[in-house]
Amino acid sequence: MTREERYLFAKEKYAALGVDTDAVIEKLSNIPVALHCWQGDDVIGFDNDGGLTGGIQTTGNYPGKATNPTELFADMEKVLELIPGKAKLNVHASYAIFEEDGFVDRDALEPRHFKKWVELAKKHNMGIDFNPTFFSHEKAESGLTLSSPDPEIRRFWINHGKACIRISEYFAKETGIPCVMNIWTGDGFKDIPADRMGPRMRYKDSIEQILSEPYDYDLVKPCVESKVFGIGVESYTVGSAEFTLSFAATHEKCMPLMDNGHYHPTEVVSDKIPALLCFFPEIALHITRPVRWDSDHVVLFDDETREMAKEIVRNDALDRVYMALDYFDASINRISAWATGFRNWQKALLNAMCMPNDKLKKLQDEGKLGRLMAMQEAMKMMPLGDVWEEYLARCGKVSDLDFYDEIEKYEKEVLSKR
Ligand SMILES: [Mn+2]
Repeated sequence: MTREERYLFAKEKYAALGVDTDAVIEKLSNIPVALHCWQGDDVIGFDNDGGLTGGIQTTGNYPGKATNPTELFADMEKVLELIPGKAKLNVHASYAIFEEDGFVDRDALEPRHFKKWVELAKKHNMGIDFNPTFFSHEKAESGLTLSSPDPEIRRFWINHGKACIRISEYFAKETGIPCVMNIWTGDGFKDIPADRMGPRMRYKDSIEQILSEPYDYDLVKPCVESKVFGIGVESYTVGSAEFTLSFAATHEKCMPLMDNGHYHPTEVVSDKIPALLCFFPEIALHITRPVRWDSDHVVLFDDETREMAKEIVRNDALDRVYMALDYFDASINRISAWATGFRNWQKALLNAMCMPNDKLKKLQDEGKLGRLMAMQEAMKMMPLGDVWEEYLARCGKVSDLDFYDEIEKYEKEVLSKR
């Protein structure tokens, strides 16, 4: 059987359940998913020589990582060749590119420092999401930034946040696509604090000051990301789940962002997505794979990844949820880490879109729970792989079985020479 024949067979099987796979393929190829620039260089960035701080950590030392803008752009373009669907760039402020007029600190960043990112985005018809970088900096050494008791430190980071709003608006205007701007800090304490509320009141005030920078919510979509703990920040995190969710709920023009590595290991973001969609017009997601902690392993086509995609699709929320990948693995070829995770999130969306969701909901509402279980199990054995192969072919992308050969070739020709 040829690929085309296998697809026609699969298409019929799905059509019998009321699923139009041609329409699914067409729709999926236009859903933006943000591709994070920081997988390519282990979250180092271009603006500092120090190591990674903020309670996050990359593990592994696979050869060939990007160490400058030219290499990082080349690697990202290789990834773009390998992934189906519609990518959007996701850039951290620490990836500012300083040219002949030299370095400026993060509180003085301007759109011009990101001109090359805009050129890359335009070349590939992509939007850009943005992130102020509140870590890996001498003014973050105490472990507190926007919640610091030192007004000078807070002022520096507030100015950084405001600069990032202006840069986000520049991205949106240049690309014609709204820019999601995510505020996350690793602020917190290794050991038991004497004051848990004070830092949170300061954090609240600082984010309010950042958001006092004028912006058009049709262009700039600020969000706040929570976290449960970080490395060296085990006892207390200022921007906890309750803090950030309450902040977003009580502030206009600000979304909550959930990172599925930022909760206790038995909590699942798939269940939180529909809870938030009951209250927020729009939410944002960081998609990762936490293994026992916020380990940021490469996203796989696993149960929870599938479940998260299902909650977005069956609640008809593809245009209400801003999806971004956020992980970093330095132990394997970084191009492969990037592209494998992106392809797996595409698979999860495809899987969710190929489900007879209305029929399944009806079974639930009618109390036919045994039949519901049988149907959900039956869906697991449907020929999704043949639809996936067709999707890849229509996007002009390499099949799963040949995928790593492309990466090996790039490693041999490019990465191994660095
Ligand atoms: Mn995140």
